[in-house]
Amino acid sequence: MKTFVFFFLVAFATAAPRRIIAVGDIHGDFPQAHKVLRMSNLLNETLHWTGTPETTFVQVGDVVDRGPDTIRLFELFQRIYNESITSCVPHSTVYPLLGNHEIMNLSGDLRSVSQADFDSFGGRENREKAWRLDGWIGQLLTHTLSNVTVMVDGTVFVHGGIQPKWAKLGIDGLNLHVKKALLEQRWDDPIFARGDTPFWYRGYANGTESVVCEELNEALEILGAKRMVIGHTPQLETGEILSRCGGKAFVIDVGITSRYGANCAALEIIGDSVTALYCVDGKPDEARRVDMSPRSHTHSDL
Ligand SMILES: *[C@@H]1O[C@H](CO)[C@@H](O)[C@H](O)[C@H]1NC(C)=O
Ligand SMILES: *[C@@H]1O[C@H](CO)[C@@H](O)[C@H](O)[C@H]1NC(C)=O
Ligand SMILES: *[C@@H]1O[C@H](CO)[C@@H](O)[C@H](O)[C@H]1NC(C)=O
Ligand SMILES: *[C@@H]1O[C@H](CO)[C@@H](O)[C@H](O)[C@H]1NC(C)=O
Ligand SMILES: CC(=O)N[C@H]1CO[C@H](CO)[C@@H](O)[C@@H]1O
Repeated sequence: MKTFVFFFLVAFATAAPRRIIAVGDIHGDFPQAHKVLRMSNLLNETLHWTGTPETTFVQVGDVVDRGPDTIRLFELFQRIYNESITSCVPHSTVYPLLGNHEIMNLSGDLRSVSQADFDSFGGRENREKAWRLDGWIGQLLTHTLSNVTVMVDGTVFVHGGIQPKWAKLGIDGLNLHVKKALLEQRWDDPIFARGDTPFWYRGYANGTESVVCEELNEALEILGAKRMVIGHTPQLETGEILSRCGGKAFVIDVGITSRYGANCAALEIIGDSVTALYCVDGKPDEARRVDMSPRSHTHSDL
């Protein structure tokens, strides 16, 4: 009996912890997105979702623009999101977030759309139809891929970065604010402005740490979070995930699209352990792992 209870407790206590995989800006490159998701063990060779029930997948926006694969990428995200909410067995959780390029397109700013992308829709007019709020992409972006931020296990995910003034709205408040502005097509709403907004802010990625880390700490405190994971500012020179402010921020836009260097990386978070995953040549289902957990001081303090 004792042994039984012991095993029962151990089994309970060691239930697999949540594995969060976060992926940065994709910019219209389906093959590269497939490569990253395969390396992270979320998709297999034939595009079937292989995430376990312990998996949470977050994509921090900018699925569209620059490359030609808008349709295939949005179909993929809609499919894996549908599977995650309709499956009756415990399933992965999927959070595709909005980036500034989704907003740009919704608002009719098409300066980064490639000719090949227009062609893939069968021309400009068809693309416009799909992107209208009643079109299939408009519907997707107001129902599924409709949030600007999410917090999972104390980590906040957002495209650009949340400054204290926006953090005051809270996670749900930010999402509601964006959704309302989207549905009312108020593109001049301050939340969409280029600059210090969750879609556009770059300070946490490339501002001077002595200035921005204080701001980041304040925002994290307001949100009740321990770290922020952001995209938007591509790390083209290194092609690697960047840790900022002592591991309080991670920049995961590594330039995944082949228009930007075809770099291949994702961030894995399990509890307090943060690991950068990188593709390995010739081994598409494997990852090179680099520990990025904030360094524990217990040893260095000795
Ligand atoms: C991918 O996963 C699906 C569903 O589990 C499976 O049927 C298929 O055989 C897998 N493909 C490969 C190449 O492993
Ligand atoms: C996902 O679900 C929505 C709403 O139920 C449905 O309209 C859509 O066709 C589904 N899409 C895919 C790709 O499964
Ligand atoms: C979007 O965010 C709201 C509030 O934060 C949440 O209730 C909703 O489930 C989220 N939607 C998706 C598709 O994740
Ligand atoms: C951050 O990046 C943006 C875009 O590349 C650039 O315009 C800005 O000057 C950079 N800021 C700093 C402090 O380097
Ligand atoms: C939903 C939405 O507003 N989509 C827009 C995307 O961009 C095209 C081109 O400017 C507009 O026509 C669509 O209305």
